[in-house]
Amino acid sequence: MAVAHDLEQARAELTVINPAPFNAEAPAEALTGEITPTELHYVRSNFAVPEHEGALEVGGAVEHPITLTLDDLRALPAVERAVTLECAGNGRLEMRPLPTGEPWGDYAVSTARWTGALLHQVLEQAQPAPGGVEVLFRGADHGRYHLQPILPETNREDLRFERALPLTHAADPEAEILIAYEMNGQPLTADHGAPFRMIVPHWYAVASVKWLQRIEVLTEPYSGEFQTGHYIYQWPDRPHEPVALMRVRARITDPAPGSVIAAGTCTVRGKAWSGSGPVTRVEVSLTGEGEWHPAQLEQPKGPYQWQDWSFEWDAADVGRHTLRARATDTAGNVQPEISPWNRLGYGNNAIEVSYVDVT
Ligand SMILES: Nc1nc2c(c(=O)[nH]1)N[C@H]1C(S)=C(S)[C@@H](COP(=O)(O)O)O[C@H]1N2
Ligand SMILES: [Mo]
Repeated sequence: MAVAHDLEQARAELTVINPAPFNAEAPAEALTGEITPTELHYVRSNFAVPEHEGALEVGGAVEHPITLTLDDLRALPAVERAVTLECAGNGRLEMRPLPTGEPWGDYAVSTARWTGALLHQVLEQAQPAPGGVEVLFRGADHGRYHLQPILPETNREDLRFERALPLTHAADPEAEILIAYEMNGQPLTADHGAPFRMIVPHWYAVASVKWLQRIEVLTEPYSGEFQTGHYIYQWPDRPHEPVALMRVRARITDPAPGSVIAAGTCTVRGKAWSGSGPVTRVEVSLTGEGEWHPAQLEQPKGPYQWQDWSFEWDAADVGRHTLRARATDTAGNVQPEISPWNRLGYGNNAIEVSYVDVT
């Protein structure tokens, strides 16, 4: 009972997309700050919150299989990073025709401060064998899958959440992949993966396996529902591709969508992020068409978190205005007017439109 009550309280301020398994967006106001408070951070889970025994096994193709506890992880050097997590399905609701899957609006994105041990140090303890190619991460969650499986061999009645990364990426110290046990300075909550979870910076958050139970080095590439079934861009006109890095995106946070403001100067503010390195340019359009004006873009406060931008708008004309913001990242990726449609509705980074009334 106590657990149910705690969960209910932890979830009270979110916008529910699906009550069971619990999936919910952040409220729009939560995105104005640098860090999203834990109780406002979006939640995406494919199964109910599981029991976790508190042990993390590291095995498979390794020289020294090990089992770690929370204390063992805490004994390793702790690294704290602010990381923007975005669900690959964020913005699905805007896609036409509407793809199947959770009907996410635009707020399945948040930024928290995560603290944990570095994955590459844990892998070094276990010593991957020479034949290792991928690393599989298994969550403790499993059960009946609420979506229609894509792979014919998937057992829908008892499926487990598992995802793999290339060993080269998992073992790369510069990737700074965390096995996190704290979120915003507190132990992880049940919805966010207690007692520990992966945090994979720059990747769509599906890679950040919650309730981490086992790490397994594989000598063959992994195939599974959450890797080669779902979380694949099924393009109508070109080969399928796995979902990996977050696509470049800007968001207007102020004035809030649908605001009524007095005529005069108005500071338009927002966030911008990309999994392909820092955002290098944000432009604002006030006509619903082209005519892009450069916004003031802040330097990143850290390597994996969204950036702030602002724009002084001379809001002199009374009436309804369309505000749009468009981001470009250091790799030269620019947000499209319409994001290319794919059957499962991932990676929608189309330029968002916000309407504001000037009186
Ligand atoms: N074990 C497990 N890990 C998981 C998932 C899951 O269903 N089970 N969902 C993934 C997806 S799709 C997302 S978007 C993020 C969401 O993390 P959050 O709930 O902390 O925001 O967790 C990822 N890790
Ligand atoms: Mo996701």
